[in-house]
Amino acid sequence: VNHNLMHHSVSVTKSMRAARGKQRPALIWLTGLSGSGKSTLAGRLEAALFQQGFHTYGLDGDNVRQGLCKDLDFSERDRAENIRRVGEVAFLMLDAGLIVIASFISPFRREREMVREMLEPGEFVEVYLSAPLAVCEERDPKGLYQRARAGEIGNFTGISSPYEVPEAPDVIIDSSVQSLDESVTRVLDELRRRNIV
Ligand code: ADX
Repeated sequence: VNHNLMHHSVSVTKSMRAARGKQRPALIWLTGLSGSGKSTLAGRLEAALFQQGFHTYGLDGDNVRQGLCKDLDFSERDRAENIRRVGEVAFLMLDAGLIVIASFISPFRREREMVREMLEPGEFVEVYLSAPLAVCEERDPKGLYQRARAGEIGNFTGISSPYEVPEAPDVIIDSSVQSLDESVTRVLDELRRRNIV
């Protein structure tokens, strides 16, 4: 037995990993105010894609901020760092061939564009959850708007911290007007149009 055999490492590429899953990697980026429906839509969207056999992963502000980003607060600087880290993680996940669904308020245009530019053209799908502040505040699913109004939470998006509306989002969804099913369909249509799925 010849023990001096060379080990030829086959380099596995992004496109090989994606092809095995019969999909094109993509980052579906849901941005909008707290309470605008990002996490709910993300959950339904991932379930729909998963059911169709695609390999997906969901990244969500409320989860990431308990781990990867637990050292960050809601100052402008730390929100930028939050999005930068999420962008890097998503970049790796796309390299692994996944379709990633990210739900973050991501209030600043600059950081959203930074993430878009980290990826290949067409991979970043910006979905703007446009429900008006009054609707989000009325819903107040976590009671945070009430606390922000009472001055108990500072730098709260929409109250004491800005939200920069996307200038040219790929999909706009107003959860106060559109049903969840309709919203999922709209995003899936955009993914099909781009040959992602
Ligand atoms: S982001 O601005 O940095 O993109 P991210 O999406 O990660 O925000 O986290 C938002 C979540 O953190 C909200 O859904 C809410 O539950 C919670 N939160 C706590 N404090 C704040 C705050 N000051 N502004 C906005 N959201 C807050």
